[in-house]
Amino acid sequence: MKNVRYLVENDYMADPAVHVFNDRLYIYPSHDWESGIPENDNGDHFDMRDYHVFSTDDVMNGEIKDHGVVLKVEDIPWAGRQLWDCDVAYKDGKYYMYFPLKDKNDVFHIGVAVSDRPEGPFIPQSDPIKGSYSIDPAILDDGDGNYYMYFGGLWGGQLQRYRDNKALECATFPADNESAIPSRVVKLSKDMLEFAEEPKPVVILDETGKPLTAGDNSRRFFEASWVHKYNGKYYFSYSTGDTHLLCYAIGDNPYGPFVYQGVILQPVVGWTTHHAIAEYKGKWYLFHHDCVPSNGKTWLRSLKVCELEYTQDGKIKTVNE
Ligand code: FUB
Repeated sequence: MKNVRYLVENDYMADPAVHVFNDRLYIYPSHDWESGIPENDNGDHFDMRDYHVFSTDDVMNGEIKDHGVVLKVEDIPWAGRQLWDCDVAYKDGKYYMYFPLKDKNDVFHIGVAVSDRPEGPFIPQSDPIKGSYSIDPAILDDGDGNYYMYFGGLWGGQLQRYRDNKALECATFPADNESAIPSRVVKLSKDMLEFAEEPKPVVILDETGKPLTAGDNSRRFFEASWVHKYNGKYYFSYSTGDTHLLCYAIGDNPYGPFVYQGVILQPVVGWTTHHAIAEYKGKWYLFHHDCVPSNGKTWLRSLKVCELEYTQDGKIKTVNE
């Protein structure tokens, strides 16, 4: 039995989103490739052009089936460049893929593509979701007919360009002692194609009940939102970006606030860290990526999985790979 597994050995895949549909586990990653674009803080070197879907019925030891290309930049009417982290949700016989992409003005928005099957192919809508911005959509199916999207990412993800869901004249970062720029949460419309409301901030509180500050670099949100439920609580997990940690916070409802709990994963090889947490056949798993197989090329990432454990009181045990 292996404890850690690289999932796709013959290609570079990153930013996993993971769900169980029809008793099978599906993985929706970004598809890295060698574009030759130099590395910079804007993330231009992440110039991804399509998505594959993978599935399995045995996470640690079984075949990881590649369902091939399911959506590509050329098929998206509003496309400029850069297909980053996506996610997929199921409702009423249809599968909805949510993806961030820069438009022709180099501004990130979030689009939707639809399929009858979890493995795609996915057909994109003609325009991005109205009012959407930034990157890294992650969908929570709350099990009561409501679906929530968490989204946002700093620096190349452009979240610093927005306040109160309006674009700023000039991107700004708060001072170190001010509240950190938060991820956003928004309920989806009944047809899954629009926002049902204005996005709201995902506030993460420290142990004294105060929002984490912008200068709290090893705990505050940067990108890669993910939410899962465990024992009736909502676990919001995320990357701290330039401090390269995966952390989590716990709340009582999809909107939060969430109280900071700790580190899930220490820095990996490569600049980015990004993950998904899912239960399958009675076990919990952390899906993520690193750049070991590409010898540290931060734009060529490889998908990994390991088991995730909780303490008796519902804390996530820090993963030691
Ligand atoms: O893959 C491009 C970006 O890198 C993702 O959107 C971020 O979360 C980071 O992993």
